[in-house]
Amino acid sequence: MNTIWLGIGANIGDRSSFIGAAIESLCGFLDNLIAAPYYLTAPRGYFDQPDFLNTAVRGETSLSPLELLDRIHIIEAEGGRNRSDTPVNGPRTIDIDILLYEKLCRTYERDNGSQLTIPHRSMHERLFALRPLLDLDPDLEDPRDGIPWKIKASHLWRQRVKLYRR
Ligand code: PH2
Ligand code: MG
Ligand code: MG
Repeated sequence: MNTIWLGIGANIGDRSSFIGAAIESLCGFLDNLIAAPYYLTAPRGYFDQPDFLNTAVRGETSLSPLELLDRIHIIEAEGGRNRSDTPVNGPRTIDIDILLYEKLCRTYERDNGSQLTIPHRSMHERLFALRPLLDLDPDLEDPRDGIPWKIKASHLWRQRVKLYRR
């Protein structure tokens, strides 16, 4: 079994319902799933869009990273996500990103040219990813350099990330 950490975000429609449904679906193939609180976060990358709700989950799986990504894409499609009609970093009903997979550091390339990089390429600069991750595992370290994620997160205090009360 491999421990994995996923980031989840939504910023269209009933955001908390979309996230709840996604977590429910993830329970179907991840063992011992645990979810962090939800956070209301300012959009990053592409600013002219609604605020996001973000959270993170930890679970265990025997799926490989690429098999896991395929399952995630199915859940995103079920959640109404249409990858073809939205800009990169643009609004989405549900986005599930693989943040960490054990201590793996690797980029996978598919025949169609798409890539999967673990750890997630942008997580070190995104408090909306690190804040819920640290709720799950406060002492977790970046497997690339051994630096605790809480140190990296402390540099991102300017980013608007607020606990969301349901
Ligand atoms: N996801 C993005 C781009 N920007 N901003 C916030 N606050 N939360 C996200 O989940 C997010 C984002 C690309 O996936
Ligand atoms: Mg994303
Ligand atoms: Mg994504």
